[in-house]
Amino acid sequence: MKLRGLYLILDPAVAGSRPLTSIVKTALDGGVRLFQLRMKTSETRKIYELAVVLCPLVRNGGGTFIVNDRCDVAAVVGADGVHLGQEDLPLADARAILGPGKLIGISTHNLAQATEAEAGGADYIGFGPIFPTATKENPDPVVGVAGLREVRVKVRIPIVAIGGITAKNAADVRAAGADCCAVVSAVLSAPDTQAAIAELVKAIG
Ligand code: TZP
Ligand code: MG
Repeated sequence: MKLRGLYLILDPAVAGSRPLTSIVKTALDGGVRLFQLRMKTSETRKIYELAVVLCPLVRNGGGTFIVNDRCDVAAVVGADGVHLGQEDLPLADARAILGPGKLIGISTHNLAQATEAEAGGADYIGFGPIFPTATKENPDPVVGVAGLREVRVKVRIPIVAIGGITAKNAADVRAAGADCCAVVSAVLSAPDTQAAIAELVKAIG
């Protein structure tokens, strides 16, 4: 499994009435192979109920399924890994829970956090917000493509850029050294999911 291309974050609060199952099917058909389930305000059972459906859907389609925040949900549904922020479980404890074979991604917002995550054994870092975003509540300061370039020089593990990425700016983000571009609203709020995915996949290259 390679960490490259479009990394689609599945957030039902952004998708609204669009079922995540059909978004996943469209995305798999469009070549997307990296998915993360992100449910910031839901009860555990609701997260579980969606994860237990989406995980096999993604994996049977040849994709990688990662759960945001929740090592427990990731473990019980057999996800490929977990994505943790700076306020979540420490990386070493998450690794102890999930074992060495699972992916652990760490959200980082500056060079110090990025190098710390790499030294601690993260499989990849999220880095951002690259651009302003309305999707995340209380986002960290925008790092820009210049911030991404700076981190690229110091970090060898894959970098998943995030925050305000669209088909229009994705090529600049890749050129600054991101392996993957993670998006929420550019796909989940798009009027035409299939077209939005196709444009992003093309732009990311
Ligand atoms: N972390 C940093 S920015 C962000 C997260 C989860 C939200 C990205 O959403 P969008 O809609 O792709 O800007
Ligand atoms: Mg988190």
